[in-house]
Amino acid sequence: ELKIERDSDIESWMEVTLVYNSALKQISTKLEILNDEFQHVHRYNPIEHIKSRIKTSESIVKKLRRHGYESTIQNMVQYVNDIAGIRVICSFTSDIYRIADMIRNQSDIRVISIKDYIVNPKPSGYKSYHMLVTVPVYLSDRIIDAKVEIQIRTVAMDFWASLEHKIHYKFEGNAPAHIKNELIDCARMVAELDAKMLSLNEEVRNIDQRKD
Ligand code: 0O2
Repeated sequence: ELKIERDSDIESWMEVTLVYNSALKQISTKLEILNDEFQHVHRYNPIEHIKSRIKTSESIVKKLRRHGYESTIQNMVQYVNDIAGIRVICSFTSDIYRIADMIRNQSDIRVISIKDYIVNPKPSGYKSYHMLVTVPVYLSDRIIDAKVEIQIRTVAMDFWASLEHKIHYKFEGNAPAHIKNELIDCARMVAELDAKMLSLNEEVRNIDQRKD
């Protein structure tokens, strides 16, 4: 349970949610604009789709406990980096870095940290590109820099991660060894599929260019 003891705590929790929701709206709009511009210039959409979510209070409390912190609103905001999360799904691995660069180039977005689980996959086989950023949220009387975790991955990586996440929760992290191994093998197949799809796409694009 979150420690909500006073009316002022309820007020703060509502404010926190409001700020993170606004931050998600801002980042989503920025990404949509970048995607539209890219389509206009290159006749191609780097983004397949975008999903965003606010982490549930249960999941925030679990994370705080895991890291040994008390469940206060102050600790949530300070230590939980993915209260506001946005997932950007694209077709090809090359799109991932293209999108990350476009985000980095936005002057009001500050990049706090990067975790490239594509270059350095997790032991589970997990691959994705994570950016922790802050975006300014303009309220009536002040500006708040809100943290947003952006996860960028291909459709294939997303397919893998959804099933792995489900299995991870079902077995509370202790899935039987053969299932873990099968998942690692699937991750290898996903990487192979992504590489093949990328090279196929490049080949087709080169043919198109020669025709023009
Ligand atoms: P949910 O339900 O997605 O919100 P942490 O390791 O979580 O204490 P940190 O720095 O937040 O610390 O970790 P990280 O690795 O930057 O990002 C965590 C998020 O990445 C996870 O959120 C998942 O969404 C995703 N992720 C990381 N590793 C894996 C993995 O092995 N498999 C899958 N399917 N997803 C992964 P949460 O909070 O776990 O959950």
